[in-house]
Amino acid sequence: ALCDATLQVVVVLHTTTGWNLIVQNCKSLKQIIFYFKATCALVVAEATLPSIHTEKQNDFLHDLVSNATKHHDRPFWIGFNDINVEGNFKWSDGSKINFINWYNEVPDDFNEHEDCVHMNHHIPKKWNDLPCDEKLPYVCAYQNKS
Ligand SMILES: [Ca+2]
Ligand SMILES: [Ca+2]
Repeated sequence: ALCDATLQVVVVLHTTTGWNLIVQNCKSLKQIIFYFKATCALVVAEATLPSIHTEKQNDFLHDLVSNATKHHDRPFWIGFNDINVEGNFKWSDGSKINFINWYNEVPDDFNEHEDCVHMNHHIPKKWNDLPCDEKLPYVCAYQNKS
């Protein structure tokens, strides 16, 4: 099954005072689709996988998922991908690229089949490309407008 007890969806809320966290076990969601924008939209309509623009944000997400999953350095999806044009990575929320944190010698598009990016590849906080249909925890982020 796609959804198991160890898999969690972590929702990050950006508020005026900082980031708040809601953790949902995936069993609480009616449908689980891995990776694409629609996945996060199932959690919160306007949510996307997170973009990362500073080392501090990278550290924050790493620590957040470690705490939420109770599993240190488990790989999880971030919003970076080259789904549309091979080799041309973009953030799924459309924001500009001003920070990257690849592991050595990646992205490698292994078997010409890796278009989605996760954190915690061998070394904590380092990124790697993987097939988009891999089952990994992920983070959804959205702006809290209230
Ligand atoms: Ca690729
Ligand atoms: Ca790879």
